[in-house]
This record gives sequence, structure tokens and C-alpha cells, in this order.
Amino acid sequence: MTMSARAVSGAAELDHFYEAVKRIHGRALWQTEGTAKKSPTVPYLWKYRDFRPLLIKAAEIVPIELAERRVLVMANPGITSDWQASNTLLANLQIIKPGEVARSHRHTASALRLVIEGRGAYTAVDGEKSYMEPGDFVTTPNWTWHDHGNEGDGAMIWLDGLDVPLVQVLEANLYEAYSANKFPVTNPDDLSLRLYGAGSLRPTWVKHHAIHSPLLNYKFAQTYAALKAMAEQAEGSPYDGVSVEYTNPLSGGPALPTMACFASLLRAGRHTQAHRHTGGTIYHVIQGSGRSIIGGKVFHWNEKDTFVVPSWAWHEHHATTESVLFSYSDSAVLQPFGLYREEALQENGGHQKIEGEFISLPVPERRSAAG
Ligand code: 1HN
Repeated sequence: MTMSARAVSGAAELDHFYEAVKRIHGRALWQTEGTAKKSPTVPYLWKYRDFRPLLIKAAEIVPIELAERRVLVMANPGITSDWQASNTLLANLQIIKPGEVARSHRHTASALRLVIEGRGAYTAVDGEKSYMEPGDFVTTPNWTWHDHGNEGDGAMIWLDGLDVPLVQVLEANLYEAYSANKFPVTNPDDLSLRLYGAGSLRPTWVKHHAIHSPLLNYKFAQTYAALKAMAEQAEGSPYDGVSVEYTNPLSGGPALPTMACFASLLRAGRHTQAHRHTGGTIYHVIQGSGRSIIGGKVFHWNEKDTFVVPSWAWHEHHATTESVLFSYSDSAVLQPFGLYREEALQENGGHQKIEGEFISLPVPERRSAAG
């Protein structure tokens, strides 16, 4: 309660008034947290070397039928729900063993995969199998039937990115299981790659009316070759290095309607300038090593690690060896509604003052059943 409010009427009268408002399920706006509420997402880094042994263990002890998807989520310690990497996004690691099928389902949330290790597994989307190799960026557009299968001879691991928390806030999170393990395959393997994977060539006879990209797999070999060719001739962005967006080849817009996805090549030894923008971003290190300074703290990363830069957090990168970062962000949702804002750091030569090193937070003790 503000002093001025007390000054115009007695405290007892005001308290009585607030109680009356509460009884009708109202709140006085000036008494609520309202717009002053702080964002809960904290910058965080998940080391692949910590997760990998537990993924292998999960593959040993958790049958695929039990889990539907054998996934370990990377949970942001700032967020009270125990499964999201940022306010709007999930970042998960999924493992599938040879011969397994992760059964078909569909949901209104969109998903993406960034392949980390293994070969021979596919994602089937609406009847088309797309075989996945390390570094490939694979889309599972919203409300498409999808199952995964591993036809190779080793386990396969990939990063899953989903917009589930966003879709949940919008109360639009619908889910349906398919009646069988596999959705029938009706298209040749990798058809979308043949039709739309050649960049600026559009097949004239194919009609694609959906809002999402018709391309299911953006092959790493092609992305890396493009980045290297650009890096030979162009400086790139002062903030993100030589950075490309994976686009919908028909519209030029984001690969998925809710998630903008990028690949960025950072040159060895180069330090980018700090900036901040709305749009929380998940980064995954496809290759290389280095560090990022996020909100004044230093985060050291290596190949296959994943980290989150919350919305409006200052960040800059310093690659030790040439590095390729994959990233996805909810900025695709912000852009069309005028909510995307970006700012470069002016002071200190465009670099943050370093306040310390990132230390992973201890996991809070769960109370025992007796306590
Ligand atoms: C999902 O459908 C997959 O299809 C992975 O691989 C992770 C997390 C939450 C909700 C749906 C998949 C998921 C998911």
C-alpha cells in the first residue's frame, strides 16, 4: 500500500476495501505484481558429458514403450515447472536404440531435432521418412503425425526443441496418439529434401498450403558448406558471426512458425560484440569450443553442450576454435507482433564487464516422504 493511499483514507478503510475486492475475485491493479514481475528464465548451461551417461543408462533400463519418447529434459533452475529450458521452449535429449520405434503421435506444439550422434535413424513425418545424420536440422511441424525409428546398428541421440510451454500458456496444447506404432509411409524417403532442398529452386507442380516449411531436413553438409563459403568473403554479424537462418523455402520466413532457427559460424579467436534482444534463445554447440558471456557471467562450452540466453539478457561469444552454434528462439512469434527489440551494448567497447564464472546450481533436495 502506498503512503499516498494511506494519506487519503484510513488504513482500516483501505484494508476493508481490498478484502471486498478479493471476495469478488478481483484485485486492485496497483497492489498486484503486474508488469513489474521479473522474468524467471536464468542463463544456464547443460554439459553433454553429464547427460550422455544417463541417456545411455535410460536406454538400458527404460523400455521405449514405457517412455513413448526416451527423453531427458534440460530444466532451467529459475523456472518452477521442472521441465522447461526457457519460458517458452523445451530443450531435450532423446536416445533411441537400434530396432526401436518411438510410436506415432501428433500435437499442436511444433518440434525440431538437431542430430548429435549416430546414424541410421529416421523421423517419419506425415508418411515421409527422413534419415538423420549428425548436425542435420529436422523439422516436425505442428499437428503432423510423427514417429522415429532406428534402423542403424548403434544408439542415436539428438536434441529436441519444442514450443510446448508457449503453446500451454496459449491453452492450445492438443495431443493425439496414432492407432498404430507407425504411421503408414506414403511418400518416397527424403522426398521433401529432393523437392525443396536445392535452395532457390521451387517445384512448380507441387502445391504446399501449410503455414510451415515443406522441407523436413536441412542437411548439415549443405549448411556447413554455405557457412564456410560465406565466411571466405563476408565478415558476418558483429553479434552472431557468420550466421544464417533456416528458412521456409516458399515464404522466406522461419522454418517453423513459432521457432526461428539459426546456424552460426564463429571464427577461431574472434570475440563478438555484446547485444541483447527479446526472444529467449537456446544454443547448441554443433562443433568447436569457446565461451559466451551472458548477463556478465562466463559460460565455457564444448561440442554438444546446450545453453540458454534468456530474453533481454546481454550476450557475446568468444570461440576458442572455429565453432558452429545451432540456435532456436521464440523470436518468430515476437517479430510479426512488433515485440522483437534489439539493442547493442555501447559502453566498454561493446563488451560486458565480467562479474564471474557460471557455476551450475545445486539441485534442491526433495523432502523425503517422512519429512
Ligand atoms: C515429442 O513429441 C517428442 O516426438 C519429443 O520426439 C519430446 C516433449 C514434449 C512433448 C512432446 C518427439 C517431446 C514431445
